[in-house]
Amino acid sequence: MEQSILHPFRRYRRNPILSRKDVPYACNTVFNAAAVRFEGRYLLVLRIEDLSGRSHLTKAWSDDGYNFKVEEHPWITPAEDAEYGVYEAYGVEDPRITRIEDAYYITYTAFGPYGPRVAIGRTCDFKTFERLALATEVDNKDAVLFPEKIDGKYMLIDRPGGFGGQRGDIWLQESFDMVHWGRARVLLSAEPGWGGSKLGISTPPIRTEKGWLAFYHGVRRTPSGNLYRLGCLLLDLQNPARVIGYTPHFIFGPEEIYERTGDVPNVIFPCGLILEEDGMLKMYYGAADTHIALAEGRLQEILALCSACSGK
Ligand code: BMA
Repeated sequence: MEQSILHPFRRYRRNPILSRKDVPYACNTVFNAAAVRFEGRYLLVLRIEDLSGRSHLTKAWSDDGYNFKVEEHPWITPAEDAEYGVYEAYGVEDPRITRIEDAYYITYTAFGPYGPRVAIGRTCDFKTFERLALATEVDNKDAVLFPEKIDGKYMLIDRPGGFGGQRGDIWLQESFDMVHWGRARVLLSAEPGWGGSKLGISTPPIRTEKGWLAFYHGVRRTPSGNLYRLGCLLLDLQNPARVIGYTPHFIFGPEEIYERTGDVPNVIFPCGLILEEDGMLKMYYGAADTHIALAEGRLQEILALCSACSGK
């Protein structure tokens, strides 16, 4: 197969779209942003690492999906209350947004002295933010919610493990109330190769005629550090525990200088995905834990790649 078919995303020519010079207050880096369309505009919820090395979340708005203006002040900062405070003491990281009915749910990594765990909060207006749950114990991150209930239950994909060189696989859990999660099952496991060290889901699933489409990252440990690349996964619409397709090869990876160099080199880390009416996907990704970049690809081409490898 030709390279262009195997690698369906095209980088935006003015990448990176956001760097720390675009943030109106002092910080170290801006990366790993959730994306959503809200009231006719594009919204990114950015992970910003401050000068102490801890992260918070700040909004950035755009009319065209390419040129973003970052707000003057942080939006979601680590909680200080009795329930969440200790678990967010080292920062809030890597948000993903899923709209379910009229509310927008944000899954993020709560990072504290015991390790990372998955937290879920909700907003309807992108002004107020209500924390709903610390959905998992440590060590867990890379969580996304499905945009609708399936069989009467909310569905969450997460990634337990994967720390200190341990293997990390992609799992599915379900809940009746968004607070208590269980019935955990493995969806996709790390196998020797480009994602041999660990996997994690990258973007919230979107409903397509072929199944739920979600992108995932695969990590390969190399003598010069971790290498983060991207694959995609197709899940059965009625039974999302059933993998009906995935790309056994990676479809996007670090190549450009802003992906190859930075605080953590050789990382592309998408958290945001927007499907346009003409079938183009806009994928917003962190580059080298230092910038935010954008790449675009056709939904139909990506679905065809996913279907090329069926079953687990
Ligand atoms: C992961 C997460 C991401 C980060 C990536 C590369 O474990 O912490 O936020 O982009 O590592 O450093």
